[in-house]
Amino acid sequence: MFKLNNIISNEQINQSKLSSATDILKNMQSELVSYISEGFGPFLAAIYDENGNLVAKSANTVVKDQCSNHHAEINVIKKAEEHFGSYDLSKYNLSLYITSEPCMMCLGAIMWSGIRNVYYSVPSEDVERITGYDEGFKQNWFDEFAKRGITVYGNIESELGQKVLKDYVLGGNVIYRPQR
Ligand code: AZG
Ligand code: ZN
Repeated sequence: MFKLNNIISNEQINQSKLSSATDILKNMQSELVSYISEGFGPFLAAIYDENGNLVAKSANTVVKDQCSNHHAEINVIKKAEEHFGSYDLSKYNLSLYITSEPCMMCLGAIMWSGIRNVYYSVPSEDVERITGYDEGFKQNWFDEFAKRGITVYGNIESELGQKVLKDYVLGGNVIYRPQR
């Protein structure tokens, strides 16, 4: 595990990767505000190719679609695989950007998609504290991804992302979860 200021990573921190991810995630946080106003859930994911071209983007549609697995990451991976006509994205050297840390379900989806790099803003513990969502249990996932050749950078522009989540809650929006 590598740390630089607030950023955590499973590889030696590469400043140029970090600064382009910072720009992308900052823009995504403001875009997310518009998605929320249209009834999407408070998470946005985007996939870019190695030349910085956008391949796919999707917000969370759990409530819109009444489907518990329609997280932003699942939706965007599905779009990218449809775009390339392939279940294996590894040959395209793609990067996934997410406004919050992936949940337990999405870690699996990312791992099996062949995505090579992951960048996210808000860590799960902050998502859970602010919203009450349950992000699942995820042991050593930075190390497990490193073993599989997937780089991860987290806690990028987290303050901005936390503000969007706080406003989502204050707006009285749905925090979906199964009844227990
Ligand atoms: C979620 N976390 C992320 N990262 N993305 C989603 O779509 C989610 N839904 N619930 N927790
Ligand atoms: Zn998820």
